[in-house]
Amino acid sequence: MGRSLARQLIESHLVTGKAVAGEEIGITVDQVLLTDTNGIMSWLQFEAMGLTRAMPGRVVSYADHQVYQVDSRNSDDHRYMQAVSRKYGAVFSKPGNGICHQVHMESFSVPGQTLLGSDSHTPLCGAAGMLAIGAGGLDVAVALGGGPYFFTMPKVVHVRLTGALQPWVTAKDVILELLRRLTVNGGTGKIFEYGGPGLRSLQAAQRMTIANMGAELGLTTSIFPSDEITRSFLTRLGRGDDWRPAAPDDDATYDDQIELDLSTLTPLVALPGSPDRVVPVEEVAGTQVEQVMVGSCTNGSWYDMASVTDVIRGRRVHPSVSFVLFPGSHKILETMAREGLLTDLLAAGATVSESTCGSCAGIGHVPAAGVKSLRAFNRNFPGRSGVKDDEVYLCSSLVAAASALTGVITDPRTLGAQAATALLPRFATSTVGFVESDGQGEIPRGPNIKPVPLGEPVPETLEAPVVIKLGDKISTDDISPAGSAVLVFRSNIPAISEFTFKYVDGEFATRARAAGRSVIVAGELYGQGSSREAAATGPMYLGVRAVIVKSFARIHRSNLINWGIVPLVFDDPASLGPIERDDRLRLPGLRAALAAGERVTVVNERTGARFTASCVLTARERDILLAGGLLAHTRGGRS
Ligand code: MIC
Ligand code: SF4
Repeated sequence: MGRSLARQLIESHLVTGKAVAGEEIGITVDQVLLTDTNGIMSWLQFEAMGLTRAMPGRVVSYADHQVYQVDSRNSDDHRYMQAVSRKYGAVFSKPGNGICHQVHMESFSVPGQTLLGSDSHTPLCGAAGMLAIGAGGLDVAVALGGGPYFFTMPKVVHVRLTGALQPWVTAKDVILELLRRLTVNGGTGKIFEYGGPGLRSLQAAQRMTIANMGAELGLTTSIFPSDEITRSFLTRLGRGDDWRPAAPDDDATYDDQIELDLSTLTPLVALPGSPDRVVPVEEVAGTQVEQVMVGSCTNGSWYDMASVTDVIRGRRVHPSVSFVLFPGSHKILETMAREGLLTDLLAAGATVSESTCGSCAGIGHVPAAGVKSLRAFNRNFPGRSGVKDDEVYLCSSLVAAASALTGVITDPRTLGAQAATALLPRFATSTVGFVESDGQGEIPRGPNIKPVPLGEPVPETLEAPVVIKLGDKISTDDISPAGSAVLVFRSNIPAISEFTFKYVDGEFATRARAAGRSVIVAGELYGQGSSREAAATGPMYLGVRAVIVKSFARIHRSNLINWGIVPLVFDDPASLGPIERDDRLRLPGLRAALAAGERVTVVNERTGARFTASCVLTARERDILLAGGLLAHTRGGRS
């Protein structure tokens, strides 16, 4: 039976388990990427585990989120990350060198290899035929030490592309269409493998947009074959030698198939609140916007920057609009300067940022209260832009460019014929933003870098109040917000815990601390979005011992286990309804039930109601959870 590309890569890296959908597998990790948010904690955990050498063939630490260094604590984190990278064998990518995913694709992607990243958008490198997966900081720390990455074998879905995109329609519209059809839950437990005749019309940058934003579907990852288009991309970057073919077998079989005719797509926009609230651009055309942005790891490519310039050149950004571009990498920005794009953009009234995540994670360019913002980014969860009750619309670079000119959301097809955006024969090949490791040096720790606390072993019986009751689709942005005021504490768990649920319920931290031990209850897809470990460490530090929900997002569930918080799923989703905040729940024999793989009984002491919840764990997960998390488990000498 022919194998999909995803299956080939999983099987060639498999160290434990069987590659059967739904079973836990462990794979070897060829490459690791770390960021200056989650990744700082991974390095601290790496040290806390007593590890002294990064083992994978390629490890890169990126200072990419906090590049404005608005606070000396950001700079302290960067100094620490640069020093640990130097000492333990990782390349350091300096602030301004670009967003990890874009830079990694340009400089380090190797078709056929595996990549684990401390960031949920790591799948971008799937555009180059890599098996690229995002994970929480502790899982990444283990991989740094040479350990396998464990995850549930996903179903592999063939997304069969036919046709070609119409003028003014982009790869962003492809992924927005998939979000419209499938919602943010539609990719749970799946890998999307793209194929079909439509593939040959998609440049590497367009594949990057699609693979990257598959994270918003909840996919484990997305993958494209490595073909002549991949080869051309690497060759133009001076990396033709790293190219190798990677493709599914001719008779490959898949668990499922989705058909997508590219020629039927039109420009789309996601309404504020969630990336899956997708409508045709016509439905919102005319909506006034005061901010328009293009960038992030989804739309920061050369192709995005060049196609925006083609729209803006010789025209003028609307006087009431702030139009900001974030080139995804220093290489792109340098090439934009060489090729004259910067001049054209500046002359038209655009602002060009240094290469960073920036406003995508609420760092800078925070919209004024009540102002609508249109962004060619990937996420618009409430408050993520840095202000409560924000209204962020997501769109393609072309919708953004057209709207920047008019001050209202604009269908780019109204601009007439689209100029073809040319591919560059050659990119800047400079490597000035990278610092190689020489295994030397001292490691400075700024005053904000605090020791990593340990989780507590799971108690025999848990008796604790419900400290918060939440609905469906709670994102990690809700649990531990983005924004520079919070991100500055990523290496300081006691301090960042104070921000837990800050914009959802300002009293949460005080209440949880007062309660000692506590429980969270919520609906579907709890913890969707980022790989943010602070969304587990914050609650853990405040005493949350269990989270009972209708369903979990993949990375967040792993993060909870890794920090000793019991992730329980209601056996009957209706059990959530009658629970109220401050109800005391009793989970008698919790530890024994988890150890035996049995359902957990929950008694609501206010109402006397009883219900059951399940926590399906592999043997590995069970040992970690019972010990109080991965660090506690490792300290106990059992890993
Ligand atoms: C995000 O887009 O939310 C982030 C900031 O990149 C996060 C990582 C983090 O919170 O450290 C992600 O996507 O995983
Ligand atoms: Fe950075 Fe935004 Fe991409 Fe996260 S989603 S890595 S914040 S650009």
